[in-house]
Amino acid sequence: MWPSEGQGGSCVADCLFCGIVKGEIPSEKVYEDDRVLAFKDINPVAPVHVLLIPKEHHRDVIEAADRDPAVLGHLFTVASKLAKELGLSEKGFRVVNNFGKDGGQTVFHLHFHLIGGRQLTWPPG
Ligand code: IU
Repeated sequence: MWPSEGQGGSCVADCLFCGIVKGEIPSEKVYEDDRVLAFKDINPVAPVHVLLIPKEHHRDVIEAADRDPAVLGHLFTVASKLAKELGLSEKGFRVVNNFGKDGGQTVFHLHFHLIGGRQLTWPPG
């Protein structure tokens, strides 16, 4: 098991997003509070592509739901606030969580994608 796939809780060694939380890995932050950090995705798929993460390490949405369900509501509240601030609330946007291999998850620290600024298509690939 990779360290970043380990038990939830405080920051985990070798986890990319824990490194961003700790400031060891640079990121373009757009929002921060005591529980949540939001930063620009390094490989944006739309004009606005922000990742929202809990500062505590949870490998995915199921682990977070088991360990700290309140943080999920907070992440959506912050996503909504950012969507408004970034000018997405009139035309539309998407909040996405990729779970596991088939879901396309590549970083095993829970994150939601906030994507907008262009016409999005459905269904996703
Ligand atoms: P995914 O849902 O786990 O596939 O999303 C991971 C995202 O993390 C993906 O959109 C990457 O572009 C993004 N990312 C990043 O912002 N900075 C990095 O150093 C790495 C990945 I590695």
